[in-house]
Amino acid sequence: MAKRVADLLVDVLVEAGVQRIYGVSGDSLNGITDSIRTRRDIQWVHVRHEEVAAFAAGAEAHLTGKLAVCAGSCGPGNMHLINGLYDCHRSRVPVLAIAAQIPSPEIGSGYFQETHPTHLFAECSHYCELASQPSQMPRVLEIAMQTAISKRGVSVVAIPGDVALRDAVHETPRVHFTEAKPTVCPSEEELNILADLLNRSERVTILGGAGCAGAHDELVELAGKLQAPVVHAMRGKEFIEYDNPFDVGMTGLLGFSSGYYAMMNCDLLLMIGTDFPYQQFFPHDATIVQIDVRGEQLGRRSKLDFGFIGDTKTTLRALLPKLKQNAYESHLKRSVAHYQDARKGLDDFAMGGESNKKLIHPQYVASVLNRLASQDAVFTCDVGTPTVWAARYLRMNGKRRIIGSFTHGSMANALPQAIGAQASYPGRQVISMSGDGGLSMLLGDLLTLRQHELPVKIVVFKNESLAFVELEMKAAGILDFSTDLRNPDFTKIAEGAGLLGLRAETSDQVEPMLARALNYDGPALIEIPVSRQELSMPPTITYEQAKGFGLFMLKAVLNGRGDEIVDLAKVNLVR
Ligand SMILES: Cc1cc2nc3c(=O)[nH]c(=O)nc-3n(C[C@H](O)[C@H](O)[C@H](O)COP(=O)(O)OP(=O)(O)OC[C@H]3O[C@@H](n4cnc5c(N)ncnc54)[C@H](O)[C@@H]3O)c2cc1C
Ligand SMILES: Cc1ncc(C[n+]2csc(CCOP(=O)(O)OP(=O)(O)O)c2C)c(N)n1
Ligand SMILES: [Mg+2]
Repeated sequence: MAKRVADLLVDVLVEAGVQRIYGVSGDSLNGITDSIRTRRDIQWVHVRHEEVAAFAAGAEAHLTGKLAVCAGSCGPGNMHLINGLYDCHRSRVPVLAIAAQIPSPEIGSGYFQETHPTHLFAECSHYCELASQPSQMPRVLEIAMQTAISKRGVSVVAIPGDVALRDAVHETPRVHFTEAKPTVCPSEEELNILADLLNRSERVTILGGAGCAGAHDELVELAGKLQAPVVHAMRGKEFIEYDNPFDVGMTGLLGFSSGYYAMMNCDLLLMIGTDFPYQQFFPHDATIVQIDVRGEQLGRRSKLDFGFIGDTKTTLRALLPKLKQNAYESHLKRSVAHYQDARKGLDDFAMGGESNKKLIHPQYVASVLNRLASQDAVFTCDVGTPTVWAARYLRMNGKRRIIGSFTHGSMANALPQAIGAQASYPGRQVISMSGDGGLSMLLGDLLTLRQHELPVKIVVFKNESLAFVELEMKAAGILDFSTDLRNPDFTKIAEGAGLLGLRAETSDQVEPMLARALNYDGPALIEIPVSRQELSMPPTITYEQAKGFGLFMLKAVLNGRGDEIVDLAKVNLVR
């Protein structure tokens, strides 16, 4: 039988190392799914909602660093991909979406299910094209893949079902080369300027982010030479905080006060591979220097005095021999001591509490989970308070990974991302830290865990509310409204879906139940009723008193401590 366009499309994906496509089938995808049906070297991961397919592909790409693929049928099928694709695109993970299109002769007639993917996906992709005739395959697909890989982000190929079923014009893939991995380094002259700046500064603080991946040793060596505390942004957590004596925690609303202070009290802030978005947390008077592999990132988040284009590893390697040992230690010592203090403060919240079922602290759940999880576990965390608990209580070690919807900030990400993580690493422990709101938003894909025998462990932080939003309402001084959840018994739903369903009723059950869930040979859901207002305003501070401090108030609220607000207010007033 002659090769069809769909067969060629699948050939190209397989040749590039793609092992699976996440999606929901449909008439317009028939050519592609039929081609996959006959092959052993690529799998169709049949999810229940296309948004899940996109999130799952994003998680795979995040973990493997390689291109991952999702697909949706024409019209509504591929529209469902959009939110997940925004997440992938904004997290800069290489994902290809195949958006099937209505029959080509009907395009432009307002036909059944007609949409225009090239418009719809334009904003969440680097490349988005319609393959309207067989001769465009494989070139359009290869350009899409190459763009997703090299620019890191999403590419979309829209292809009408009838085009996919036609005979291929070309026989084989055109592009055969392994992924290019160039090194990028500032010029010698620029490195000298950078070295000179750093050699002249006593109080340097480093703010590192996800762009420090793969450069842990260089970063720690740099911090040692500069006697610089290292603050991290959320997406840098997995690459920076472990085996790092200079670590002073995260900054931002969910961060540690030590991260905030280390940034505010430096005379030079060195940003490396970070797009930390919150302007309010940057110092005003310090010199700010930024290194990023993407020139367009320089100066995006704060005023900038010096910007350098380079990848972290290459740049730091070239820079290190030019640096003198900083003899001034006090800034580092103070920052590290502050971190230990802040860490202890947060750990105090992670106590079991009384054996009263209303008093399970979510912090305790997260810290037990951290203790019991395997050394190479993959954690996913829902947007909402699970992100807070993950940021603060999960300890990374260089092997563990953490995935969230950190840039796009979409709810319901954790279960879909866990599906992608587990599908790509079947033998690894994958734990979804789910909110009760987040889990229910894409609840249908609980069924995927049995369908594909994915032994994901779901920990539901059941606070009967959209707690994070409730908190934001409180912090804004408005009465919380529309945040209640009348929840089902998730364990029964889990059991109905073929999962092990467990509940920890009291604090003392948390550890044994989590252990049971984690050791279970198959998918499991454990629901834990956790207290709802864990991060409430301290009673001694009124909204009126705190009003002038806006952001700082919110930080204090999130911190759950009354003393913090006073401290931060002082810092704010002194400036
Ligand atoms: C509810 C919620 C609350 C949040 N609160 C916080 C918070 O309090 N604190 C916080 O930090 N985050 C928080 N986040 C996450 C936040 O929105 C950002 O996603 C995060 O701070 C960005 O982390 P990053 O800078 O490490 O990663 P990215 O945003 O991914 O930035 C990475 C940067 O590194 C560059 N880069 C990539 N590779 C290289 C390389 N090889 N060499 C050099 N540069 C490279 C990229 O160009 C990019 O500029 C929150 C998210 C949610 C959902
Ligand atoms: C798709 C989407 N809808 C709404 C929001 C706004 N939002 C952010 S967090 C949150 C609450 C999440 O609730 P839940 O999953 O129960 O977590 P909790 O904060 O209660 O632990 C909401 C509604 C969002 N970020 N994404
Ligand atoms: Mg909730």
